[in-house]
Amino acid sequence: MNDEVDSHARHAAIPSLSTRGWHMNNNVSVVRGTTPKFDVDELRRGYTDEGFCVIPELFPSELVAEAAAAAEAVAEGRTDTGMQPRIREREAGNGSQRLIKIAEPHNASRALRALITSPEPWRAIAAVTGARMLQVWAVDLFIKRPVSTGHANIGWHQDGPYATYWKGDIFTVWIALSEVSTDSSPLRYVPGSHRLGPVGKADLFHTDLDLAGAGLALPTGFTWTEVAAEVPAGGIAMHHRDTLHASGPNLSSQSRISLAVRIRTDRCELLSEARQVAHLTDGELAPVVYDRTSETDHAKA
Ligand SMILES: O=C(O)CCC(=O)C(=O)O
Repeated sequence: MNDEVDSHARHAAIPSLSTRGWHMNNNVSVVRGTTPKFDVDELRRGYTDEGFCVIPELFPSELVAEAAAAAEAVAEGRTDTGMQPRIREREAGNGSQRLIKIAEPHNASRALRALITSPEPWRAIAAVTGARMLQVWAVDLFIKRPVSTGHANIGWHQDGPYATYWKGDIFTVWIALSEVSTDSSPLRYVPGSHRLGPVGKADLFHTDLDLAGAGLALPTGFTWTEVAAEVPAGGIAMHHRDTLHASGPNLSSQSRISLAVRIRTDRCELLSEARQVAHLTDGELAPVVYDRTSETDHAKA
């Protein structure tokens, strides 16, 4: 079957989170400060029951615009810190790169560091997860150029099997630096898949989403459904370490730019050293972005 037609067909069939009734509610559990008002209980329920949730308006727009420009600069090899990212991975094949994946892009950019340490969003995220402490332990930049085929797809996978050195509560906050609609390669989630536990270390660069999905060790009786998470620039989609997710082609005319910020909470433990966490004690590269103890102390002062 033609790649392009196939991906269009699958794409159209997937419900999008924003059209499935996610709504703002100003009456319940309002988070303080400049964080937009939203229903924390509803988000927590989504995150706990389905393994993911979306907050459409979270990071400050001026920092997001600067971060989007900085992401392109880092992709071109520029740095304003004197440091370089940890690793640049590329899609299979020798053609022009339609998927750019860069680990630790914030090593090379003050604007990316400023974005991920913006405090208010993390208060909201802590409220959703119930965590007392949040620390950034890794960041991945994804840029997807417009492409009508599946060559820049990200295959079905869970994040947990890539980070077995962590035991316990880690999760991903995926920040949209550009508008992410159903056309521009939204993350696709399989609701409830986080309850399955690890189902194997799938290949991120496996671009055939049908085959990749079929290759996973899913228990009989598990019902596979997919939801596409539309996220405006500055909003987030966040997912549990075992939530199955993937993304299809960017059918829009703009590059789709996002940062996947990997977070650990007070409810997890480092089991072994790994190069991904070599910088864990560096407060600039692995900042603690939320700490309830210091927040309480600050409030008392
Ligand atoms: O941005 C994407 O398409 C993939 C992101 C992802 O797989 C992740 O954040 O774990």
